[in-house]
Amino acid sequence: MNKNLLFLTLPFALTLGSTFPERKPMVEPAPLKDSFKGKFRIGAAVSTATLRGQEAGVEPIVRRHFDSVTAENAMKPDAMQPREGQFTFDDADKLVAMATETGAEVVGHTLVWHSQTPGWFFEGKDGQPLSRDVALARMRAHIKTVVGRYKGRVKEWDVVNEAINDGPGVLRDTPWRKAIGDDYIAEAFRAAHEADPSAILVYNDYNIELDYKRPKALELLKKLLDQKVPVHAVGIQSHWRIENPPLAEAEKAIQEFSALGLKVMITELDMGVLPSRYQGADISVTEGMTPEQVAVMNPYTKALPDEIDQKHAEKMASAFELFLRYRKVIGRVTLWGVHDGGSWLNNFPVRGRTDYPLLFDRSLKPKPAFFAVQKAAGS
Ligand code: 9MR
Repeated sequence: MNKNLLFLTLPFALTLGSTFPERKPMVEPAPLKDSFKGKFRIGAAVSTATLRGQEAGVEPIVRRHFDSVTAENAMKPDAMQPREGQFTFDDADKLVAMATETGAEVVGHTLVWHSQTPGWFFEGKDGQPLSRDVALARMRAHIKTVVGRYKGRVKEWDVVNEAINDGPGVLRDTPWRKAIGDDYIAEAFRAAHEADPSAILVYNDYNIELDYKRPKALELLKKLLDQKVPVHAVGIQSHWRIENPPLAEAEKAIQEFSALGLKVMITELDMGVLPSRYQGADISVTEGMTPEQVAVMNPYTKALPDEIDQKHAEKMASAFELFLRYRKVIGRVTLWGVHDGGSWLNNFPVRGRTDYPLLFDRSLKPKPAFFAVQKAAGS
């Protein structure tokens, strides 16, 4: 063998062991976070299974491509304080340790929510309704302990999640609201600010970019700001599908929210390709499938046709082009998961489907959407 050729091929041969590679080794795409440097942070929600090392191959993707990380479930109240006064930090600590190694920012998700919050938070003494004082004390104690533990390390908190009602009225009638009153939201932000005055505090919700809910979000946020409540950003979750919503609605929301002086975070982006009658992220909504409906509602169980894959990539790219136009007011864009196989959308709003909403496929390879997004960022 020519000496120069040997020199060129030897490193590959050594990396792959003694046998000469038959196939070209896959070239890893450049880190996504590098493409967005100086624009906004690019994040991913990390599952508890990944944090526990039960999903081989996912953690390296998170480390390589994302400079913001959110715990998909590990920092919710049921994970952090399953019983009063008993805090469990192991999984959250792992996320923070990983982020410290890679230089990623950690987003704490979430402190006050009606879902994934154990019943004890809302139980009164001897079956009595919970008093405002006790409820407030429990909420404050939770926030103080959790935010306090990660002070300076978790830079951003989704303080209150999904407090706006989908039906009539502005506020959802959650157990927190019932026990404390409408000011539970303001109180939560105040407690978080007290526990870590430098943390960026976010109000996070789904569908607040849509016409039916955006005015309610504006009303709530304006009221909080008028009362000098320390809310710094609004999180538009962005659980979207390739057909819906039109990005013009999202653009309007970014403009109107930022006009209040708030930063905008895209907190839970995914782009489902499956049909659904329901658009939103209320986990209590589930649609059933009769056997006849399966063929229609779950059409891509084996593979996704190229044409749909392409459509998905185009819509993702358009979404990122929009975010990039508003980079001055957008702090981060977080994808709700790493790869299609781990997405919550496989079970929502219909259980047991095969959806394709993210940037990596089920075998952890970057999809056309990955490259389209990278291209949109200009590299
Ligand atoms: O992705 C999360 C999924 O694993 C959980 O089962 C679900 C339970 O409520 O929560 C999902 O994440 C939600 C997020 O915390 C808040 N916005 C909607 C997300 C999707 O349901």
